[in-house]
Amino acid sequence: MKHFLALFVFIASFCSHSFAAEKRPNILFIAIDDQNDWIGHLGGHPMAKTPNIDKLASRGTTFLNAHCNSPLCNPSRTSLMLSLRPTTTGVYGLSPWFRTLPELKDRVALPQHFSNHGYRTAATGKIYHGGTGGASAVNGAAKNNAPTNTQESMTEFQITAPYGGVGTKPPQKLIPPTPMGDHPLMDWGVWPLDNDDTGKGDYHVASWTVEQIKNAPKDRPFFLAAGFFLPHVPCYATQKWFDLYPDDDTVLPKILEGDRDDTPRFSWYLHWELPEPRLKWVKEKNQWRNLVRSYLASTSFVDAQVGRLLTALDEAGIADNTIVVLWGDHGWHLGEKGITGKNTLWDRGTRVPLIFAGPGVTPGQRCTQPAELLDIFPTLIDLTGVAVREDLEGLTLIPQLEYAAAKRERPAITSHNQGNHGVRSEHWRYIHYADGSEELYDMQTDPNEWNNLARNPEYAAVIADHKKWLPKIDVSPAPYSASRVLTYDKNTDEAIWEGKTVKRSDPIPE
Ligand SMILES: [Ca+2]
Ligand SMILES: [Ca+2]
Repeated sequence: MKHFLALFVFIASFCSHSFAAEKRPNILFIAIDDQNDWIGHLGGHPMAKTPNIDKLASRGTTFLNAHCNSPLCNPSRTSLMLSLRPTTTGVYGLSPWFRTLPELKDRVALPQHFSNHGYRTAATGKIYHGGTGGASAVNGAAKNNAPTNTQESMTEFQITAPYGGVGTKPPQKLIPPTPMGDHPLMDWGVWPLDNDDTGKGDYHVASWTVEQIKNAPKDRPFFLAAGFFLPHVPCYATQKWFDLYPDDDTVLPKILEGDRDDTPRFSWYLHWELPEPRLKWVKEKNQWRNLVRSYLASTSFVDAQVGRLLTALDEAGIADNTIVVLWGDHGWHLGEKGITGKNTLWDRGTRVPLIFAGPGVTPGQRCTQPAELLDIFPTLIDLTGVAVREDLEGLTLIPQLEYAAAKRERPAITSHNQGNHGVRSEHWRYIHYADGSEELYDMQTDPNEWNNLARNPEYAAVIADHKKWLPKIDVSPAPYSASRVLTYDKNTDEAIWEGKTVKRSDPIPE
């Protein structure tokens, strides 16, 4: 009898499992590169126009306090796709591609997990730092002498298309030569001049994804990933997107003169020598407004491409059975704290859009609980009912997707190289640098993070409360780490930025 019952349970569970697999919802996975919180409903910039993303947010649950796990493409995306912190993998820089590391070579990443559970996986554009992953990312690693003959056992997606990136480029840069070597990516402005968006990489990403939606096989669910490149530099957009924003200084973000007077010197080490120009340069060259408008225009253009995907879902009649998740890989400064670019542990560098919509998600919710990009993996598992994984470091966001006020005990933690961490709770931002220096901001009264409270003894308990969340595992950079890698030697109190020692007396690069 016992054996019969066991057999019955086995058959029943097998049947229910295969039934569930057919009914599982699709996943449309939308990535936007270098997209900070200048999104209409996030309020990071009062003029940002993103009607399609805002509509998606109102259809689902949007996280108003979502943060990347690393403020840089490769480590952020590696962390998201593996649901492992950069402090666990040691992937902090633009290299290595994680498949070159023996311990991650065969690790089942997000799309593979869905592929293993009956999903058709397809991708285009920038999903991993090296596009859709695989050979192109490995070739990228070759520049840093990382092994290339890894004989990858893993295919990142079943189907990929080589679209994305900048698309049509002007014959020469539109802006004056930029400091730190006039990097070719440091450019922005109106392009192309004929108002034709169809030459843009992101336009092709959307077109290919629309075709995938239209022609999706009905016999199995899809995991479809579209990775938009803009508003990453060079942020070129056609004139019509610029026309959404005034051509005057009302478009500039609020900044405080001398804002860095109370931030530790170590905060500069996180973005010590970079091609992204400082505020001083964009002001002197009369490029600040142009950069801000180019970024906003690019975001609005990408928003329109997101709109094309959502329309395609509606037209295919599968919106009700498709989970849409939209995320940005990290933020971007446009003058705040005296810099442009990424590689900071403040909200402008870590806060990103994160929206879930579709079956299992309560519509119309705005969640202020902290969330992290590495939560996406376990959340998609729970929303679809595929096999749960015990080896992920993210937390499921299901409680918040059901009821936005559901308390989450853990703050969001962003790490930029070993020893530097930002801890963001609902109320506070705490930053701890490798040399022990600290910042604390009251995000409710000081959302621009202008007034560092860390030295005020009144806040010792708040600091202690946040400090306990600093990662317990905090490994040194993985082999072949390069590009924006910072290390610190406690014994000599010396920092090493991209292989070069930074002396305490060195002037801050401009
Ligand atoms: Ca990025
Ligand atoms: Ca300040």
